[in-house]
Amino acid sequence: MISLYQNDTIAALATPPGRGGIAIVRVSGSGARAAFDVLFKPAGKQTVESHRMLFGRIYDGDALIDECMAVLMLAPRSYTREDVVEFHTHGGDQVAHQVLEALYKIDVRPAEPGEFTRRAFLNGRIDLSRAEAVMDLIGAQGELASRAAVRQLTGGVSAFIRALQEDVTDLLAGVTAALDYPEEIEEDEAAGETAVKSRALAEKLLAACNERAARLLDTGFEVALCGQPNVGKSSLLNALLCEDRAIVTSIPGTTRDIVRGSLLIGGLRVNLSDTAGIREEADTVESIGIDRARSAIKNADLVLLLLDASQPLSAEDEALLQETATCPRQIILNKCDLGEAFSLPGALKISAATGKNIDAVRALLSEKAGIPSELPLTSERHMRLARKAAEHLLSAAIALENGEPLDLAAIDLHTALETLGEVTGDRVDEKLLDSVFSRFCVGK
Ligand SMILES: Nc1nc2c(ncn2[C@@H]2O[C@H](COP(=O)(O)OP(=O)(O)OP(=O)(O)O)[C@@H](O)[C@H]2O)c(=O)[nH]1
Ligand SMILES: [Mg+2]
Repeated sequence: MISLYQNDTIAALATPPGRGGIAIVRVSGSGARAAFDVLFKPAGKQTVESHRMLFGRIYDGDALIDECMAVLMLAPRSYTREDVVEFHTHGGDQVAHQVLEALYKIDVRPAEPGEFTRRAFLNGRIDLSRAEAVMDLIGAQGELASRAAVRQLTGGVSAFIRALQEDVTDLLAGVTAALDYPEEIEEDEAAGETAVKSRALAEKLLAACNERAARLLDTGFEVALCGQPNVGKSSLLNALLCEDRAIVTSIPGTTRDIVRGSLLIGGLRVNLSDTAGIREEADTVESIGIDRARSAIKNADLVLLLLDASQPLSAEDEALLQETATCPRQIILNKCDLGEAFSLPGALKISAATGKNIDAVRALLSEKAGIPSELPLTSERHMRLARKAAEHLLSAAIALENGEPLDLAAIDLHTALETLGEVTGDRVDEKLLDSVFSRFCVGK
């Protein structure tokens, strides 16, 4: 565990390991400048100054490691607000590894996961919600998730929370004034007004938490393709992915295991699961596949139930319609190119074979995912704190509505304020920081 205040010198590979054009080794701390001077020799007569990229050679003692670029970023104009050095060497694991080994010989230690960003937070360059956004951005699955992370990184969450903190502070000031000057301020009136405002703030916080949307941004929208054997589930999967992912044959029972594929629709990651056709008579292997299909249906955010439009609706189809009736579901009538033997209200008519209406299926998936364009809170930790703060605001409102003494409500308002402070990191302890930054990768 890293202690809260520390500025010894740390180093890590900031680029992904493996083969690549360049590898960047990042160094931060009080010894970064010295490390730069010891390891790096600029070519020719270049002046060494902060924020200037230099070309030269990097050494481990007398041994030449590589020709590389290096940049010194002196405090406080750096990512961590400490002195930072970056060595841009040739890619591949060897060179960067040798640079790190040379650094470890001169009082530089390997960085912990997220330690650079942790220092940026501890040195006051960014608040906690913005630090967390760095990792969300790196791990973002799709454009919508990255947009939400950038909004958080540029202070969207902080601004939202800070505005609420100011509102709660105003309420507290009002309550305190009423307590301090009972002869000037009518207590009932103050209580009534505070209760209304407190309730409104709680509602605003709760409205900012959309767990479902936050989860979809994080892990993607889960869609299960199901139906009887041979209705064209695998054909639809392939058509949506624009590739030959699953085996398609005219033999019913072709797909047994779940076949997965992901695609981006409107900036959102959509995870498709093609499943075994559901029917009564099946051998052992197929039966296991059918069990898996049923559990995919249960876990899906949306079930696409495929029916063969060219054949009259069978008793088995009716049973599947019944079975999926309570799921979030869209009925798809496939094989429309062969004719339409029946129709169902709200069903989408397609042909996976000719590609007819496949774009409509994509549009429908994006619409059913229903991610609001503005999502104030998208992190699990922020939503948990927002709900907790809302609980205290509500409990303050209820106390005031029931004529309880003002100072009782003041305690709840205080706790709400402190809880909001945990989002931005006004109030943190080491355990919280460890849990936030342990999600990070080394070098960030
Ligand atoms: N005419 C026509 N044939 C289709 C269409 N979609 C699929 N097929 C054919 O229907 C047969 C079954 O297609 P699959 O995609 O394997 O069906 P499935 O639902 O995955 O079948 P199982 O894996 O056995 O459950 C294949 O011969 C496909 O070429 C379509 O829209 N029109
Ligand atoms: Mg199949």
